[in-house]
This record gives sequence, structure tokens and C-alpha cells, in this order.
Amino acid sequence: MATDWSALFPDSTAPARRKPTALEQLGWDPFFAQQIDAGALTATPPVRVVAVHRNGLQLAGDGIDETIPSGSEVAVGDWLLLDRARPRSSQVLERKSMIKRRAPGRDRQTQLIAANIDTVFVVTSCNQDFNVARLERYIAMAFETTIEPVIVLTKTDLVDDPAPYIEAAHAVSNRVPVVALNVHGDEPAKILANWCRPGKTVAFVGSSGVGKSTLTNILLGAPVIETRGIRENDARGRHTTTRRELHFIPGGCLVLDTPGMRELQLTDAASGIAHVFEDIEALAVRCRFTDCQHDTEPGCCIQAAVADGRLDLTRFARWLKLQAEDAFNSASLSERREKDRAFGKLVRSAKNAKTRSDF
Ligand SMILES: Nc1nc2c(ncn2[C@@H]2O[C@H](COP(=O)(O)OP(=O)(O)O)[C@@H](O)[C@H]2O)c(=O)[nH]1
Ligand SMILES: [Mg+2]
Ligand SMILES: [Zn+2]
Repeated sequence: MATDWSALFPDSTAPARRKPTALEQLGWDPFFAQQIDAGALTATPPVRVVAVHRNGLQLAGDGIDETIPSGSEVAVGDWLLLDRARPRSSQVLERKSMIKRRAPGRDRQTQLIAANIDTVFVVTSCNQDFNVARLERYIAMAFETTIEPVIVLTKTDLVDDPAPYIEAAHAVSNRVPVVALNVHGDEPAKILANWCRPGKTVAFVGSSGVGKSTLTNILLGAPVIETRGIRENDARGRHTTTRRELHFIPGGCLVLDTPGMRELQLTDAASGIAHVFEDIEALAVRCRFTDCQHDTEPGCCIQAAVADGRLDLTRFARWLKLQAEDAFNSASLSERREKDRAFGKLVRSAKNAKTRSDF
């Protein structure tokens, strides 16, 4: 029997109006197709991890809908070549992107949050949740792994004037679009439509209670996910979203809602941080000493910029802190022990630089 490979190797010259294949609807594209060798396909068909449950990975593919035992190092959104005989040994295809963080707590493992996300909606609300330092973290993480970030400001209806929030969000990076909305009054699906295209995978990240699940439900057109009110006066949310699951919008994109993250510790994100703080990086390369610590050295362009008001001291301190944290988290355990003391010192000096304590 002749095998029809066309579903696995989409023809980029085909008319755009061709109906997407089952795999394309799940996000399959040439990036993944070029990784596989046709010979292995019948034995190991490509499948996407659409949900991570406590006791298994839910997979979807062309005519495939099944659950296999969880494996480590696999995240929701991953593409696997399903090995039916030994599902745990299924090969994970190279990822376009990976949202990850250094887990809180003592062991500080790297935690994989979601794979192969195209656009990340960094959600924050026009209230006490709004925090420039936290936005910078999310944006650095996105830049690092080449996910397109979009800042989504919710709850514009709860403030007299959202303009200062919008302005502060724009100031995080001029490469990041900012949208502001009231989920109940505006039309979020229209506002986000530009990024929610068929075959794309989008994710909502941010603290609890900012409206991630509400927005997911609006995109899905149905109250699929539980949402919960919060006490607006202290902006604290409750964790209602616990599972990691990709939701499919018929004729549209795939959407991932994530549980609120109390803390996003960066790891392996040096170039992402450099992109967010490119103004400071540009100054740093002009310091007199190549190993300038931007402290008391003569000829330090950063200190000069702070002194004459071109660079905000708190922004400089946040850059120092993120860099130190990332270097520490990215190091091996033994390197980390060594760095521990230096890290503590840097954090103290960053804090001494009259910074806010909440980043
Ligand atoms: N007034 C108002 N409430 C909102 C807005 N966005 C979300 N909410 C409410 O905030 C609460 C938390 O929303 P939820 O989607 O569960 O937040 P999540 O924790 O980020 O998933 C719910 O009661 C929502 O109705 C908004 O733009 N305006
Ligand atoms: Mg939620
Ligand atoms: Zn310097």
C-alpha cells in the first residue's frame, strides 16, 4: 500500500486555502517535519503532548488520542515520535521554544513549563499585581527562547485611568506590544486575534487572579476552565488552574492556560536579559575596563549615565540582580556553592542601591 506522506511533509507551495491537516491543526509545521526521517514514521507517528496529568501524558495526533505514562523531561506542547511498544522511550522532537524556570525551594531544579509556544501573553492587571520587575523577568524568558511576548494589561475597568500602567508596560521594552483591556467590557478575542492564528500555540502566564483563565475561556468561547474572583483590594489570587493543558479552538490556535506563578526565577537566560536591557548593555561595552563591575571604577559609562539622569538607578539595579540570579541559577551545583557568597553580596549591593524590595 502506498503511504501518503503529505500530511507529514506540508508543501509550502500549496495554496494557502488548503484545509489544514490534523497535525497542522495541532501546530505541526516544517520545523518539526524536517527533523524526521520518513522511514521511522509508520513505526513512530508524531503526536503532541496536549495535557500533562498527574499520572500521564495525554497525546493527540492524526487519529491518535491516548494517554501514556509520564516521562521526565517532557512538557505540555512537546512533539513526540510515539513508540507504542515503549511509550516512555518516545523520542522528543527538538523544540522551537521552552518556557522554564528554576523551581523555588531548596533543590532548585529546572522546571519545564511548556514547549513549542509561539506567543506568550504576559498577563498583569491594573492593580497591585503590576510590577515592572516581574514583567522584565517574563519578557527576558520569552526573548531567550524566541517566543514572541505580548503584555496584556487586564482590569482597565477598575482604575480611573489605565494610561500610567500602559506607559510603564511600554517602557519595559520597545519590542513588546502592549494591549490593555477589560475582559468583561472589551472584546478580548478580537484584541488578541492577531496572535491567535490557526496552527499557532499561545500561552497565558502571570500571577494568580489576573485573568488568564477568563481570557482562555473567552478565546474558547465557553467556560471550560474554572475561574475565581479575588479580593481586589489586595490583588491576591487563588490557584484554580492546576493542570497543564492545551485547548484547541476550532479553526484557530491552541491555547495554554498556566497556573499562577508566585516566582519566575530565570535560568540560562543571559541573552534574554541582555535584550530587555539593551540600553544598559550598550553602555556597558563602552566602560573603560572590559571587566567593569559598574561600581566605583573610573570610566564607567553606566555610573555616568546614572549620575546625569540618562539611566534610572532602579532599572540598573534590576539588571544587576537579574544577571546575578541568572548566572547563579545557570551554574552547576558546585559552581553555585562557590558563587553563593558573591551572589549574596551582589543582591545586597543591588538592594542598597535604593531599589524596591519586591523583585
Ligand atoms: N473587573 C474585571 N475583572 C476581571 C478582569 N479580568 C479578570 N477579572 C476577574 O478576575 C478574577 C480572576 O480571574 P481568573 O481568570 O481566574 O485569573 P487567573 O488566576 O489569572 O486565571 C475573576 O473573577 C475574573 O472575572 C477584568 O478585566 N476586569
Ligand atoms: Mg487560572
Ligand atoms: Zn561600568
